[in-house]
Amino acid sequence: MRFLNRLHRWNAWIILILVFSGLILSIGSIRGQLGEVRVWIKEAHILIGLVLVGLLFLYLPSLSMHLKKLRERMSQKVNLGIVLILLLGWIISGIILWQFRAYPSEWVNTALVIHDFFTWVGVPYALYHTVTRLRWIKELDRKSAINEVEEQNEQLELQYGRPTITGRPVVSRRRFVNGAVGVGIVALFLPYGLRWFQQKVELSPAHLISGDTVEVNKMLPAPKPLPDSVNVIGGGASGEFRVYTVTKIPEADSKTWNFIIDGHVKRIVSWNWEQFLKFPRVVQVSDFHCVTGWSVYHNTWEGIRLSDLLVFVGVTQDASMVKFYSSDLKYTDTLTLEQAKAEDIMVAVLHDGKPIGIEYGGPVRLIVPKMYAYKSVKWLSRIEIINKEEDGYWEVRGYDRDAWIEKG
Ligand SMILES: Nc1nc2c(c(=O)[nH]1)N[C@H]1C(S)=C(S)[C@@H](COP(=O)(O)O)O[C@H]1N2
Ligand SMILES: [Mo]
Repeated sequence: MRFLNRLHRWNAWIILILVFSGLILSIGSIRGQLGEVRVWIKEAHILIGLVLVGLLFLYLPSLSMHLKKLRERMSQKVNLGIVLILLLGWIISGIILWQFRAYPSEWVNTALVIHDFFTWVGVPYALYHTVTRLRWIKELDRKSAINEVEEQNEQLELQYGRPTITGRPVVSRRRFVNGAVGVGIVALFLPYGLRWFQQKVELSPAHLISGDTVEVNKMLPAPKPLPDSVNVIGGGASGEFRVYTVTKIPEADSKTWNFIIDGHVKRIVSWNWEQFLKFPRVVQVSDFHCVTGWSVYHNTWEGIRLSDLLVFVGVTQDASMVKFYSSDLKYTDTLTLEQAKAEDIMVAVLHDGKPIGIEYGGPVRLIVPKMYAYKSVKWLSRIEIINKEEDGYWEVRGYDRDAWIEKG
């Protein structure tokens, strides 16, 4: 019994740490402040999750005893059921998220929604469980002598059934307080939970432009979409972009906006917005995958082919890499010249026929469909052709240099 209690306490702490680290990881707006610490937290989160799985196995030997004890206690049975469902959901979705490369992106996407959703349900429940249990444990500690007698009574109960003594004031008061705690917690979390759920469930279309939460990109003149963009040949994106940035979202103004291609090139480019819009564009449909698990499917992007720009500027012999700069002056990424020649890499200006919203990297963002989205630099303002190896923002902070999405 002692052992189980201690195990239980350990698990409670571990779940608390997991919830806390998970919440930190899920806040998009503090990615910049966290930097590489974010990657450490993620690795720790996974490791601690695996430790939890290990600890749960320690319950197995005493499980049948446990279940026997619970046979006649409805509320505890319900509790055990909820806890088991929560743990299973977290663990299975967590494993899929951890091994995201091994699973189809639809699975990973669903796993992320489940992982998040269980947190929204699990945190209030764990809070309720802890508050009511702590009171319960305190009571037990205080009356440890009585406790022993109660344990004997429990044994008797198991043998002869529950005595029909009613109207014990301690129990009814405890019930009342538990109920009040429960109602309070639900009232606190329900509005957030519902809003979150509503956002996730409205899977399509990807609200990248319209809607009151999204700041429209006001560059003038607005780019004139090609027919394939107007017709949204991809049929309209589905999924939800999570807005990521490591700085304040940079503003864009058509009067001062400027696009540069320099470095190891034969012809340097420095275009204002109107000049940029004159370069021929193409339309392409592709999926968008973030390493944290979410995806947005069949996006119709319109933009300039990177390979066309490379031909236009004329890369010199000694060049080896292409470096992309965000106008936030902090986020950069690189591709080898070889990778950069891929037909589908795009300097995009339109998504599903509309200008890309500011939050989503507008007016111009890079799109590298065959790689994870940390390669797709938002607020792209400069491309430099360099002749040495360099890592991107997240690669420096622990992300894999190999960003290829293996499909299969
Ligand atoms: N400038 C800039 N570009 C960026 C990022 C960023 O933080 N800053 N995040 C990258 C990552 S990790 C992803 S998943 C996508 C997210 O794009 P979204 O914010 O439009 O959903 O942008 C990529 N490009
Ligand atoms: Mo990402």
